[in-house]
Amino acid sequence: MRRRTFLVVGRQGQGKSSVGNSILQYKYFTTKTTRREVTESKPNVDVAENEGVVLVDTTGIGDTGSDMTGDVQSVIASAREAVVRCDTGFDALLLVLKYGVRFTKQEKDAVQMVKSIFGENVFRDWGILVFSYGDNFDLDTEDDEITFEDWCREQTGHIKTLFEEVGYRCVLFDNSSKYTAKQDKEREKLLKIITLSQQPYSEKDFNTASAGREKLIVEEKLPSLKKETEAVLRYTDQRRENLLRNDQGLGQDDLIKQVEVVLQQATQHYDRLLDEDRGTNVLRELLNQVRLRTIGLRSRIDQLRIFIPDRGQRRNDGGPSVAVFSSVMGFLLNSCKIPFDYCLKPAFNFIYDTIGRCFHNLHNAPFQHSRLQESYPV
Ligand SMILES: Nc1nc2c(ncn2[C@@H]2O[C@H](COP(=O)(O)OP(=O)(O)OP(=O)(O)O)[C@@H](O)[C@H]2O)c(=O)[nH]1
Ligand SMILES: [Mg+2]
Repeated sequence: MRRRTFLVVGRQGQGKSSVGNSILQYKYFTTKTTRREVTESKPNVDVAENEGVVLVDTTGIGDTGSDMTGDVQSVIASAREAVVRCDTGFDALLLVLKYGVRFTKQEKDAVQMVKSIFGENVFRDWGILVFSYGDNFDLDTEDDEITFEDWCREQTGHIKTLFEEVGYRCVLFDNSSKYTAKQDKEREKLLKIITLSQQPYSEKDFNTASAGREKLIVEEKLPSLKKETEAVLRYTDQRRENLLRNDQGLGQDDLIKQVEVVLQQATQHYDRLLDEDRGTNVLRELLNQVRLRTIGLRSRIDQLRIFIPDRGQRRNDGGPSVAVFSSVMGFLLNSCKIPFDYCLKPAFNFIYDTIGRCFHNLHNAPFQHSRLQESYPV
């Protein structure tokens, strides 16, 4: 008979190792009660086999509240190690949940984390829900006729969604006592589910799911990058305001240099965010905010350049008349802070474009569409 491999995941202390031992029918994995000291180290991934059944026990995978939080990279490394150690892949992913514990946001986050790491379809195609603390279930239902299967079907909310996702493939283990007939029954049930199962989850499936892991890594950094970006934006806006007021009475050349420094800093931050985003789009909102600032700064530099006399450089973007017209309009809007609502903007742009086309005809220069939108303070 083909060996069957189970990968066990779940939040800390849910009974993963105990379930592993019950399925193996011997005590191989160290459980919390058998661990001598709290500090005693446990491997991230541990593998044991008995009678053609291979158990791969993990720690920290799918645990948003464990010590590993804040280090998504090592959680992912553990998951990779687990998949590699599954040899021929795993036939089922066992998500261990403690019976009697409410399915809270933490549990929901843990499920999402497992999906992000192994792929969005991992529960649909390979998932089995394993409830530990079956002894508590027996106590709770002592006076009822209700079976475990009935109880599963009665559940509502997020856990119902999860039950539906795994097609109600679920088992219940009472790990409190050694190798009982009940455990045998659940073990048989588990093995039967596997027989019906499809191709094992392989390293190839893990590699296909890499986008979800990338996203997880960027999402972990999001709060600190958000803070950093807010600081950059605050600084940019403040510098821009100061330079617009020009309290120091700087000459145009110096003003341009100063605005260029601010622009360079904002651009550097933009490039960094782009690097950090790794094409996941998680930082899209932050990138947009910084991009708008750089557009505003570039437009400001353009206006200042146009006002410098005797530069000896004739602009080729529509002739000086168009350039001056553009900068005066932009300057008026920027410095007078005219409320530029959605009704006025199209009207201004229309007038600008119409006059611009006239200049274009006069100077035979390439026509540029209204840049008012860019010069409006952002
Ligand atoms: N009564 C009862 N206790 C259980 C059951 N399953 C697990 N436990 C207890 O729950 C505690 C945690 O079990 P473990 O198997 O170590 O849980 P784990 O998920 O492997 O924990 P970590 O590896 O630390 O994440 C231990 O004290 C177990 O004895 C069960 O079915 N019934
Ligand atoms: Mg354990």
